[in-house]
Amino acid sequence: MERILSGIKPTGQLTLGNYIGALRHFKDFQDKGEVFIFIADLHALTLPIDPEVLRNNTRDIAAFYLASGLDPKKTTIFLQSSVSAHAELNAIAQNYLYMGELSRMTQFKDKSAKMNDKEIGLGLFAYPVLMAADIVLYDADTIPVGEDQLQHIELCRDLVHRMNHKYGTKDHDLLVMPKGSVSKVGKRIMSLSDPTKKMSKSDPKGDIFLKDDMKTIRKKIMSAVTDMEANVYYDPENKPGVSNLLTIYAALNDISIEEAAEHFKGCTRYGDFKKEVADTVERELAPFKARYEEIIASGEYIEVLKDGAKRASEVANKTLKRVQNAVGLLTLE
Ligand code: ATP
Ligand code: LTN
Repeated sequence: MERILSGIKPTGQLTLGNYIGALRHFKDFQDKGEVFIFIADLHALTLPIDPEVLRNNTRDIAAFYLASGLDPKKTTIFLQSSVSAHAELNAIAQNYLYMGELSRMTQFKDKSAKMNDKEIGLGLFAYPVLMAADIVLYDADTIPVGEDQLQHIELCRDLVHRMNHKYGTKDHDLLVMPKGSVSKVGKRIMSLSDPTKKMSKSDPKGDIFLKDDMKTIRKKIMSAVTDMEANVYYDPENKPGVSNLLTIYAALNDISIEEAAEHFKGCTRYGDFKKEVADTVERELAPFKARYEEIIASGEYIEVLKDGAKRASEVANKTLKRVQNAVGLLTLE
């Protein structure tokens, strides 16, 4: 049976980009295979973060997972930090990925460029090692993510290739080779205030947060940066703002960009166009946000995470043992 795994790190408030690029798709895999969805809280420590903010973000993501339609009976939902095998496999995996390749990671280059050399932690540099450990621990085949994470998955594939080559046998690979899965529409939602940049939760300039109230969300859409042409069509290079809004519209209506562009063909008033995009966003997010509020109030996510940790640990510990054994660590049972 196909294994699907993904995670989101609780570094900040989730954005519409996280929702469209990742979160919204997780539930679609529930009937296709065995799904593991976790909160990458250890990854959130790779940039400075206040402990209370981290705890709150973590609770929020747990509630958003449930609100998005993930069913804890079908999907194992858990915290990365509550399954110690992640950190243990990380300690092994770090010896099979190299400094040169880690320093070429776009995410590392982007994030470290904004920091003082003295503040750049080793964890930020080694981020993809832990991410690779997250993936291989569950023998995961398919990793649904936004486009920006594909480079990390490629590195994970290099790790799998290397370890299988060194420790696999003719009949048995040590690790399962994963592949990234990006949605056709909305794999990279851009910032509404600067549509040449990715909408990102740790760079929150005027972007749509899932926790914003509907009025604020509508206001942000109505004031999204567009252009002077007053004509709606898809051209990400010359019309990044309009193209981004078209993408949001298409993704949330489950139609292609071409269909969305066709729908707005001849529309020369950006106000009307934006209003329709805002209606679409509201239709999708209003019930989702209401479910989120209920889940936070009931605290039901706590039991879900506890149960998830048990289920995830069982699977992860088996892989960890297999790897420990393969690399030559003496097991005493
Ligand atoms: P940060 O700003 O802290 O790096 P982020 O907003 O990029 O965070 P992540 O936690 O790195 O979010 O990503 C969670 C998931 O959401 C990943 O699968 C990522 O690819 C996806 N994602 C993030 N931003 C976008 C976006 N703008 N468009 C589409 N998918 C996105
Ligand atoms: N790096 C991812 C979060 C993440 C992840 C993973 C995603 C950590 N480990 C394993 C898929 C599989 C991100 O959201 N930026």
